[in-house]
Amino acid sequence: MTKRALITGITGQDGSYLAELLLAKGYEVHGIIRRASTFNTSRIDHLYVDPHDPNAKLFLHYGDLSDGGRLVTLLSRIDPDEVYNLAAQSHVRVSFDEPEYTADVTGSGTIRLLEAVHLAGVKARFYQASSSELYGATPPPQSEKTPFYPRSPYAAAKLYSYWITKNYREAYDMFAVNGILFNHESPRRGETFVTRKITRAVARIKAGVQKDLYLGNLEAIRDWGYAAEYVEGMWRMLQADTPEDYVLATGVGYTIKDFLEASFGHVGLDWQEYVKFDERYLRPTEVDALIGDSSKAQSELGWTPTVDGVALAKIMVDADIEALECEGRPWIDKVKLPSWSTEEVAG
Ligand code: NAP
Ligand code: F7E
Repeated sequence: MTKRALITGITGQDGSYLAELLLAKGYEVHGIIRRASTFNTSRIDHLYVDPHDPNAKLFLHYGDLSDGGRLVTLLSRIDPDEVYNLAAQSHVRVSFDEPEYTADVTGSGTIRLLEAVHLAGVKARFYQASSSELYGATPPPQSEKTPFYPRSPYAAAKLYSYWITKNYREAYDMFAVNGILFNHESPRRGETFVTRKITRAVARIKAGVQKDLYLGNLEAIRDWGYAAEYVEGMWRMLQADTPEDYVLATGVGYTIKDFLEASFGHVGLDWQEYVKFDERYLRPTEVDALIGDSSKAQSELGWTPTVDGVALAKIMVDADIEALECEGRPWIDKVKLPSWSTEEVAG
């Protein structure tokens, strides 16, 4: 029997890797996307097959975590075996600027989706994208047993989602789990998160199209892993015999300065010559240090991370250099200019 999965946030970094993984495992994958005035599916375009094609396995549906009625309709129609709730306003700094919106999507959005599963009466297993941001001010190492101390509207909204997921598990006997994931990155990471901001800048500075890089706090410590490995962990959580919460982390922490050194150093540049300070990127309350203990996931799920922050820096710099080198060409193809004009512009 083909398994059916529903992914919210399929257009995001993790959603795109998870869709790839599930399609490779033979799932029929349904994704909820937001209506936008421009295309917002670039991370999953390579997976898309016209739904009229009998071999199509990926189906996209308009929807939004702020629209509970639509979620009930989609859950009833799709009747998935597994639901992955990855959608969120996921930027911590932005959550201080848009706290109410963040609470609505990143917090209340989760109960809308859980309630849609419940109301639709589907027997789906449910994955909630919880976050190491829940630990906030509690010092490392952080595991499933570490007390939470959120330090941003984003983290507080994720805390609500964490507890309501646990509550639906206990109240309705749902197979609902929290994956408490530490920072995970990739060449598909959003351009305003610090790792991608740095690796993209390295590529541009090396190519001579950018001069400086403005950043905020360089002292924070993060446990950066590779997103493609983390979505495998999400899937494993839903295949377990019992619904439990798990931390996914590498166990290795680096400062932003370490990441700068690895990224600029990879192309033979000294980061101190290019990085400038802008207080705009500071947070009113910072999370100083996150380093996870994922021994429970390693022993119970057989999940093992193999890429740490420094290795990631190199992977991401190489990918950004490659992306920069072919910039222009993919855009020209997308607007479907006649071939004479494509050649003229490219030349
Ligand atoms: P991301 O790249 O920012 O993707 C977020 C996704 O949510 C996008 O597909 C976005 O759609 C969608 N979305 C935003 N608001 C929505 C709404 N109102 N209704 C429906 N969809 C909406 O995030 P990510 O890095 O893949 O992370 C995936 C999840 O894990 C998020 O919940 C994040 O908070 C959480 N998390 C991430 C990390 C990490 O280090 N990456 C660590 C722990 C937890 P658009 O493409 O249209 O914007
Ligand atoms: O910041 C510092 C910043 O925005 C990391 C999200 O995926 O992971 C992510 O949240 C650190 C912070 O990620 C800049 O102050 C310095 O200490 O890349 P970030 P985050 O806040 O850790 C968690 C686990 C999630 O759940 C979230 O969804 O870097 N930093 N200068 C900067 N950060 C940014 N963005 N931009 C700067 O210029």
